[in-house]
Amino acid sequence: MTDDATRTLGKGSIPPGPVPEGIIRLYSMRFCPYAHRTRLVLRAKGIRHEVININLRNKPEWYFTKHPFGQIPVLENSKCQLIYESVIACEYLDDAYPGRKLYPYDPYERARQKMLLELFYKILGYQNTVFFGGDCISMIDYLFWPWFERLDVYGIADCVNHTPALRLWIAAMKQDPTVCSLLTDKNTFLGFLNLYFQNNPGAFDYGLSC
Ligand SMILES: N[C@@H](CCC(=O)N[C@@H](CS)C(=O)NCC(=O)O)C(=O)O
Repeated sequence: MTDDATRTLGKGSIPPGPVPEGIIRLYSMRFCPYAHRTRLVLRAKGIRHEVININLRNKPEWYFTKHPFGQIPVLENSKCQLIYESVIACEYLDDAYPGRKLYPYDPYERARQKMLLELFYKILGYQNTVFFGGDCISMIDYLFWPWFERLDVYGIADCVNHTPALRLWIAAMKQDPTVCSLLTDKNTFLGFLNLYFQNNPGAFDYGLSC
């Protein structure tokens, strides 16, 4: 597996070659919550992968052959197949790779996670277990997490003060090895946002030394 913290590629960059057999490639950006979902699933399932970070304010010309609007995340496999939209990409990884299944096998439970995800965009649903899918972490938790990791960065961490179940869930998520391996510290996020809102194309490489 490669380090997720590589410098972004921008306009004028050389397109990467074909994806080698046995690994999958993720086009990403270190601060994107949608790409974060995919990175969590890749790690949780232990899938060998490489990451290519894209400068979203200075997109490489070749990147539009990977996604029609040049968005991230996109997965590319060694058969040159491209998979985009973060929820679809995460489900693809869960289906295409062996090992621990993050979506439940039970069709109703799987449908329930997808219904919760729909609700997430409006209001969080009732939950009486530690994790959204039950007592173990599963796909729905990874799909929600990137936004909760950023609450403190956006200065709205207090919004969960009156929802004890959500506070417990956040604490449980922070114990998960996959979540821990991809945590970005608050100051790095703030440094990124500061440059991002100044339209500075260097924002996406914030915090990288070389
Ligand atoms: N619905 C998409 C949203 C992806 C998305 O909005 N990605 C942002 C970065 S966080 C992006 O690519 N922005 C660049 C652009 O839209 O040109 C998904 O779930 O993958």
